[in-house]
Amino acid sequence: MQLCPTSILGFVIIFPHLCWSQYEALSGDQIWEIQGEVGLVSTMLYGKGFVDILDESGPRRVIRVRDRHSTEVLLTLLQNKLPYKVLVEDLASYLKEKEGQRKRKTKSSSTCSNVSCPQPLSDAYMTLDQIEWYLKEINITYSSRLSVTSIGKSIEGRDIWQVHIRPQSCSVGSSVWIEAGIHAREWIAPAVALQMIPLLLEDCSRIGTLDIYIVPMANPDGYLYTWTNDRYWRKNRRKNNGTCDGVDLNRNWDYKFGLFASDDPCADDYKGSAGFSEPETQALSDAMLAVAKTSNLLMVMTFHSFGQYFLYPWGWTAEPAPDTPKMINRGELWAAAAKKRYGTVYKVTNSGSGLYLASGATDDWAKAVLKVNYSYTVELRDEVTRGFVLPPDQIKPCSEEVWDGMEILLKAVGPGEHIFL
Ligand code: 0X9
Ligand code: ZN
Repeated sequence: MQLCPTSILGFVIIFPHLCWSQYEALSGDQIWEIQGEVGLVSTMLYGKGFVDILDESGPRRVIRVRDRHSTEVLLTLLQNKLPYKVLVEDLASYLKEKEGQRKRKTKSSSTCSNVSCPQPLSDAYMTLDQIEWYLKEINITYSSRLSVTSIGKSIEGRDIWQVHIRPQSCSVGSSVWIEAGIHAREWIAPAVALQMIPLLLEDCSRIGTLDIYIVPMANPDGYLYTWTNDRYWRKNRRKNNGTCDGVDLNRNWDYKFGLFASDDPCADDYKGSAGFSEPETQALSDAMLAVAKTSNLLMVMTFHSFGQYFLYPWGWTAEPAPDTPKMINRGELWAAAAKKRYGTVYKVTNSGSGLYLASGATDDWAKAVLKVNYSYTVELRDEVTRGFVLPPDQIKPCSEEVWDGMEILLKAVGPGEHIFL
């Protein structure tokens, strides 16, 4: 039974407190902590789709063990003499319990309906419908400053929307591209990208000379699926082989495609049948090429969660990409500004050596093919505790600190940038 956003006689009513269907797919899944020499074993289990790696920042691993694969995982750990501890017995009950506690404590003050959605919600995650209502509304209200256009359709036929915020003062012909939501379950990423839109519209500083392109929801089908069926869904909704669905869109970009990504359609990081096999990555890359053709594309940023990293390429190799000193310098500026308000620490590091090797991602393609000076992947809040299921009361502080970083960064990547070196 689907009790999330529902429509009765044309009136859309949201029952987020009854939205348990997104947790059903997690019934029986457990969270384990494994100690020891776990690197290769956890990567192997992840590549087969048996587990999901939730924390790999230190020597231990925190993994989500899928109910249907718990025996295989247990045997593998025993064979490799790796001790483990069960942290969460049943992920579905755990998340329902947390959600219930939160609902009893807080009442959302946000309003957004198909009649009016003038601001992006800052104390609740927006449904896909609400995001579309908001984008439609600003397209009318701010028609002189921005345009919202569809850059293509997802595999299930939904529009992928791009917001183009035009310069409000003298244009310098330079642009910035921001993508969010390519991984469905990372809800904080589109939420933060949406919060940026009104701030960019208001900004009267030099940022106002840039053309800013934002795709706040790059994977609409996957996002909807996380609301209705599986809160931990990561990929798009491609039907692969009958048993397992979805392609990891951040392994599907056609640069170093397939080097570090899974061949197994059941894995969360399944790369797809070929580079740009997916309509979502085709649409995104075509739109970015179009922007790069008509303007001086200075920077590409893609928002993800979680872990609090500010990553620069490469991700397909541990070697540094061109412009690495500049990317580090601007990254440090962003992270210092983002830390000021709430003390949140974002680690500025190279993807391949500081996080893990993974190929076919937005950032590497943008750096290699578009040759932008600055290409970043930002892993938003939190560090590890709530992970993908970040409570909505974190949308506001997370967006504020990100904006603090953006204000500095957007001024530091254009003409006059040398003053920071
Ligand atoms: O693995 C990813 O796609 C990103 N992390 S996430 O937890 N959000 O899935 C990191 C991508 C970093 N960039 C490259 N490896 N190129
Ligand atoms: Zn991600």
